[in-house]
Amino acid sequence: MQRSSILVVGTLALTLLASCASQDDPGDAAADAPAVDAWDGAGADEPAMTDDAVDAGPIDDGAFPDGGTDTGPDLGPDEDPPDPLVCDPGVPPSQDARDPVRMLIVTGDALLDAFRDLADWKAQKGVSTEIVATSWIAANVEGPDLAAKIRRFIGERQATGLAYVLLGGDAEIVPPRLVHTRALFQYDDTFASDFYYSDLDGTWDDNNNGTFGELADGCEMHPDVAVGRVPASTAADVETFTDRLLFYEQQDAGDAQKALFISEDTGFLNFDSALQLNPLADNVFPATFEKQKLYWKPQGYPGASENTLAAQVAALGAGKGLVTHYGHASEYDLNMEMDWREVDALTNSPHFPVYVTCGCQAGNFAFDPQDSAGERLLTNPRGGAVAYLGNANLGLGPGGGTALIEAFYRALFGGNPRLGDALNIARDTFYSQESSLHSEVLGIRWTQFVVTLLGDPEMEVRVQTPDRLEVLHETRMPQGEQCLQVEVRRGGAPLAGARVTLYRRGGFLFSQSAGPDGKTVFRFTPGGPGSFQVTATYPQTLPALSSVRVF
Ligand SMILES: [Ca+2]
Ligand SMILES: [Ca+2]
Ligand SMILES: [Ca+2]
Ligand SMILES: [Ca+2]
Repeated sequence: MQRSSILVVGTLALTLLASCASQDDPGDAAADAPAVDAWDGAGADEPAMTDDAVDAGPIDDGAFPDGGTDTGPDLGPDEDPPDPLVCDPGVPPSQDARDPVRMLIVTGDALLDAFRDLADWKAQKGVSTEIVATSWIAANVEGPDLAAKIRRFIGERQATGLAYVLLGGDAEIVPPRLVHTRALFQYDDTFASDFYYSDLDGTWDDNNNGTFGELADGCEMHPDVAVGRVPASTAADVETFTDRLLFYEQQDAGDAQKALFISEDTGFLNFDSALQLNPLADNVFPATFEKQKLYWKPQGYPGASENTLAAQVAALGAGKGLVTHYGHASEYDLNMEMDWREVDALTNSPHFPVYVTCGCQAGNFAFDPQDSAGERLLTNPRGGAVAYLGNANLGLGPGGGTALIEAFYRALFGGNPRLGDALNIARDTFYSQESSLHSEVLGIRWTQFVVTLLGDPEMEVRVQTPDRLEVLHETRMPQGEQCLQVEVRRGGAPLAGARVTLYRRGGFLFSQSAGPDGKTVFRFTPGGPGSFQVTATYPQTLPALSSVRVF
């Protein structure tokens, strides 16, 4: 029998759309019964792995995200299967990492299928991800209303290791929790707060009057899981977002160290918000960043130029990794130069930044008349942003919002590049006051409620120009228990500490860390004919995407 396994260096260049468009039949990324049941409507007691193409060669076979990943030759009529890959004694069996779930996607029945590509990618890189439908939660979880049931379900998962929650849909698909709060002796309002799904302590309505978030409601106000929302109303919205997220996480648009700063008239004594923004740009952003400043009054700021719509559009089109806006906004206006129609007209793909603002209301995903300007950044298929960190109601600016933004960037540049992690560290840092009248008066409580992340909380923000990882491994194996060694390299040298994941839809998820020699060995049973994915990741690098064929 010929020895036909082939060693490859698994790097490839995906195109933006091809990276997702061909993932048309992913299996369940989820390991737990509710997601699977929600998924296919099967009975609640059905084991998670029995409903999918576990060993379905013809279905799994060749269904990889890109034709280039399928590096093994097809088994023709004259081709022998490869020999088993020998195990050294003492290599322990690899542990399936689908349980416990690290990331949860909550969505409506109509969008379940649309989120499978995103969930599949997360699993492929080692983040076990469960998708659950609101209908399943409504029928199976106790609670006074759907939002409370969703929150309770998140809490149950959080107790076993859940870290990231993606609310997969606009307000009509995943309900917002309305909170009532006050700030600065003048604001008193009720608005949507996704922080309800992040701070999981108590009920947020201790006095049981149906109004959430009051001082009397005992809100603990510190985050317990990282939460973001994809404000999608249609499967096309989900596909738009997934395309840009996968592109952002798998490719390099060259924007990692390019930042844009936008200032405006504060409306207060003719002050330019650059008074606050410029120190952020100069002192908090690393010196290695290329910083473009569009200021209301650029005079006196070296390198700054006038903030106009044309200048913003050109800057986004040229590519920016991070955009920071200190100024005014509304549901209809992303900022005072760019309204919602102009957001819809952006064509800056594939340069998708993270857009961060203290502006008011443009993140109000629950706004009834139409989608807000911030939402449109994520749903415009030709341009916009990969994430929006802003406000679902009034943003308090110097009254609290900019303090949270500064804390967010300090966390981001301080070694916490995942969006939701940086936000939660900022929330903890910022909310150092106890939950009290004091915090309400100062606007801290309001800011904690009102700040909203539109985007994927598990997404790693790129703050360094990335190298592409490479993997070396056998690309063919027969069935039965064997050992597969994977070596990870960066710039030709072995890379210790890289995460290597073997993922087969509906089959297995093994995720191990490369040792000092850049190598790790998996002992496992690959299942029936078909193929599985080999993915290596490391902070601030581009993943290696490869595969193995099973005969
Ligand atoms: Ca909490
Ligand atoms: Ca209450
Ligand atoms: Ca919508
Ligand atoms: Ca909306």
